[in-house]
Amino acid sequence: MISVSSLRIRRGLTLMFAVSLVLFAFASCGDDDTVSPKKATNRVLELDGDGDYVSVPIASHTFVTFTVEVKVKVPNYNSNVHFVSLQQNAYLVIGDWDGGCISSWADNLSPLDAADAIESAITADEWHHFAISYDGTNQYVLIDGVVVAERATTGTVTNSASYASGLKIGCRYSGAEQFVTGQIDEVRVWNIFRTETQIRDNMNKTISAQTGLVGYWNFDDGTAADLSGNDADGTLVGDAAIVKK
Ligand SMILES: [Ca+2]
Ligand SMILES: [Ca+2]
Repeated sequence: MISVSSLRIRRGLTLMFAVSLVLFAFASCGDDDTVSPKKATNRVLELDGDGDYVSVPIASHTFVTFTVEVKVKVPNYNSNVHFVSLQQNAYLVIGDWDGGCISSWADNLSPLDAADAIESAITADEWHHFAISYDGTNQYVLIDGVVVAERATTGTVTNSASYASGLKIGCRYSGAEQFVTGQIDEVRVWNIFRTETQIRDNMNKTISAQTGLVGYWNFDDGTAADLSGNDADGTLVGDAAIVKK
């Protein structure tokens, strides 16, 4: 026999459960931004190809080893532009040269780049990750976390503070040419060699300040702030804008 009082308790519990469901449903209907904790919004740098870039007064570095990473989405991957360009005494560049080749240029290294030409199937208007790295013995070019070029190399990318013009995101180090049309994200400069596995494992996530990371810009807070802890905050030039991805 079920007593009247236990039936009431059961009804009461059922009602509470139903009310909870309705409240949960209402809460879930809201905009994502109202959900707590608030999700970080992925924002990216947008450039129109005419005078736009981010200027970064990065400190001078001597790179005995290095890794430079960038994510890019452009309508044309055969456009002779610089994605990331660091000018000190020597300069260090990752770009997209005429002829459909993603490549590097690192003054003071011999040879200067990892390959003269890299023909690869890169899809226009889609995000791709590009990296150049140097372990003191070999330099590499990686596309989407896979080494596509490798060359035995010697040398050190030296610095000269008096000759530094800093780092440019989206054009040649001079700030005057080879402008990117499209979007850029997750720019990372390291003074250490990052392995192919390390690069691939971290290319689709944000990262934290850590040893070896000398500059990091992901634009997610709506600015070109340096998130590496080294205070190399960037300034937007021209029509450069930060937009939701
Ligand atoms: Ca412009
Ligand atoms: Ca971002």
